[in-house]
Amino acid sequence: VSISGIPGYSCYATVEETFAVAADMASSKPNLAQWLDIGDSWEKGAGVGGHDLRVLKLTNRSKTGTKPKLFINSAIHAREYTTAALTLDFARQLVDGYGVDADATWILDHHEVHILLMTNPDGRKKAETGLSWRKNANQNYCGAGSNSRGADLNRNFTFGWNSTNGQGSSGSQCNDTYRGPSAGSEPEIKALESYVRSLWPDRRGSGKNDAAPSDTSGIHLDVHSYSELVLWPWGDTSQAAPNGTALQTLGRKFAFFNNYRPQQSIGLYPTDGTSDGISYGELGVPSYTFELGTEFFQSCSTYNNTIKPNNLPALLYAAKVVRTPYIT
Ligand code: ING
Ligand code: ZN
Repeated sequence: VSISGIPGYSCYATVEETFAVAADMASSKPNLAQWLDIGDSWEKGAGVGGHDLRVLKLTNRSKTGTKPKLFINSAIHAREYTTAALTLDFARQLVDGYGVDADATWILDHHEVHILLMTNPDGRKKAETGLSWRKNANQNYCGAGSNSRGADLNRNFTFGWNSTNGQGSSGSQCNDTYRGPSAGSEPEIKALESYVRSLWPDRRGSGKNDAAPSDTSGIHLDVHSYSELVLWPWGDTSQAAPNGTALQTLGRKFAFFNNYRPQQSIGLYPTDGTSDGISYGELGVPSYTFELGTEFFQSCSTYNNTIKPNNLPALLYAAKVVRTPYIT
């Protein structure tokens, strides 16, 4: 698979190139990689182009049984170019390292890594033209032809949707943090949430405050840019989460690897309806947001020399430790 990348940035594979790399992994190493279709983007559902939503599932399928699961999603915000490059590079490191590198081999033998590489492919295609696009491309909000249209997918999650009385998201359709008309209204969020629920089925309805379910392992990472941060819940209150100390301990370990600042999410700014709601809020799975780098249009030299070498070890650590961090 040859990669040209977005104009001027050869390190940032386009949506189509990213999908081609993942599809090639699954066809050349079917025992290690599956390229799953988990739903449709808004444009695809509306019949105006669009894309499938796809998860790259990595594990050695000849070793069966229940395995601890790491779920990672990237590029939920269209212009956050470094994020999908990092998660694709991480997938390559695991698959190419199988049978060669001890960490990659052990992780794929005993754990599962699920990567939603392009969480917002429609928005990403807008951003690939050079626009500073954040939201999805839903034509029902702010006018079908407007470059301010769409919903902020990271304000549209169901748990705690619109919980801060306007501090953490916007009710205005043209705003960059427009939360959508209702919790989970966007097809990208419906697909992501149902996929995450399917990963930890015995946790449904248990939630953050309840006794440990039988499957006590799992981590969710949502990769954003930028600000060089490792964030954990909550974003809608300055109170610590029920498992705040445990979340902080693990968050500091991630930050040890990527050399970012670890903090509770609200320390950045208030948010609601975010990705940690489905994993931590609803299911009690530890959830983190990484904020990569220092700008959206990050140079490829910075990506290759700093962001990638600092963050691949943090992701590798997450994939190794995913069995143990549980948090009741
Ligand atoms: N930052 C995230 C945002 O959605 C975030 C920060 C993520 C806060 C998840 C809380 C939970 O605003 C960027 N850069 O998008
Ligand atoms: Zn973001």
